[in-house]
Amino acid sequence: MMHKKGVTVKELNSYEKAGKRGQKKEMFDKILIANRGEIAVRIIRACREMGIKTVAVYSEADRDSLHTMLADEAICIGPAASSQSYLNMERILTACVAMKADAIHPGFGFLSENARFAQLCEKCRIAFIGPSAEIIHKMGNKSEARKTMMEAGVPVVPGTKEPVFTAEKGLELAETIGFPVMIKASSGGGGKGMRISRSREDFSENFKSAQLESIKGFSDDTMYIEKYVERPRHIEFQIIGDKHGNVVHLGERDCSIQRRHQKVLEESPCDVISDELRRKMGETAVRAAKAVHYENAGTIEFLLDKEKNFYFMEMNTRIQVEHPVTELVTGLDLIKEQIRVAAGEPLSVSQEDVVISGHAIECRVNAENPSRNFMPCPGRITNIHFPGGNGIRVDTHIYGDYQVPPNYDSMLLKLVVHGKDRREAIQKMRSALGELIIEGIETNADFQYEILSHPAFQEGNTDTGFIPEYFPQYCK
Ligand code: MV4
Repeated sequence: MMHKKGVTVKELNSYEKAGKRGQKKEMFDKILIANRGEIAVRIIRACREMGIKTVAVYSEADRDSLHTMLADEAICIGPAASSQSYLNMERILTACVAMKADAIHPGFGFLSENARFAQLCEKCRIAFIGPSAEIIHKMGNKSEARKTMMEAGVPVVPGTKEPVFTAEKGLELAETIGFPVMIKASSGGGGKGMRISRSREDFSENFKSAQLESIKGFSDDTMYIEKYVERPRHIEFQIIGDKHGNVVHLGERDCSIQRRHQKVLEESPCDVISDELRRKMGETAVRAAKAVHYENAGTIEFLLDKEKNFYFMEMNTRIQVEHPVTELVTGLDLIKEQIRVAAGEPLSVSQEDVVISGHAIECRVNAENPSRNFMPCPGRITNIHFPGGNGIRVDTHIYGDYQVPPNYDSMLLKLVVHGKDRREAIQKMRSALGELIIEGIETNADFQYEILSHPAFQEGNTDTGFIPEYFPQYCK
């Protein structure tokens, strides 16, 4: 990378503002990417554009993976099983020290929301590109996050403030909230440890099974209860904060199109959110982030009900799969921004600088078979063609003759389009999906095309009940 000689007046001013005069904070020299697949590739590219060297870590199953080949250096960290490679904190930290990297980008999944890992990085004096271990821990506990947000004046779904541990106490609280209610596990995620209860008769049974699922899955019996919101939209706001207390929001993503709590397609902006509501929700998202002194990229998830009331649901303390739709409508590079703020630089934009333009849609193309209940189907790619053209982006790690290993997430590629409005973005995505060729393995690309061609989708009739209502054959 290029090292600047001397310090300019402009730089001096920014150090003064940051209270860092005399201790120039250097941009990272080398970043280790503790992930694989398309996000590892995405991060390597951002680093290269910034003049930062990259280290890939890879498992024995990923010797021929694109991230392994694209990085400046690569180091094998263990066998195919994630538990022995991409989730092995000691091996990753050892690799980081051996390769002399000064920061780790965790991507999403794997160790990205592991507070212990972030803490170990802090101890080893390696910069973790993400929020502090303390915040990851705090927001990972959903009932605590809920309480924190209530106290910060952020609207939450009516429900409990303190955690609930027994069905008896739960029933008492559910009666005051009013049925139907949603019983949720504090450590839950992806719909695990979650049950609807429609009346006092079915409450205890549902509470107990949700709690048992949570004990089994997360070794945690902490539950909370919310009023059940019928067919809400899943609306999430991208926020980013720096080490100087600045936080901005970058608008919303509508992620309501989900199948079994897996996001299928995401878009930005949301068609039913007015400029005024966006300002209100955005301000709320910034208030939520500031309440916990958040730094780096994060997402505030809201439920939006039919009357346009919005409620805080969870905070995700990582960069997310769907971040490209935000990049396309704001023109920002979120990975670069994450790296800059982690190195101590102030945010490159203020709230007034953020302008949402046009409409972006992302389709997640997975190696799975829709006619076999979306069973993952890894294998060798025999023929491949990516769409291109104006406003088309493909984020992927796959290539011709690549063997998709069976050990990891089945996402192959993110097809992301940007159009002047929603109609144009839909047409662009339909056209791009039509051009996409992936042969040798099954994918959900045709299912994506069916969604985009559905009149209800085109009319913007998209809440969390969309797939179960219009594609019931895919929800068994
Ligand atoms: C809810 C809800 C309705 N009311 N909470 C599902 C996963 C978890 N993160 C939260 N989820 C929900 N919480 C209350 N009080 C409906 C859902 C929900 C959902 C949320 C987002 C996207 C898709 C969903 C599909 C079914 C249910």
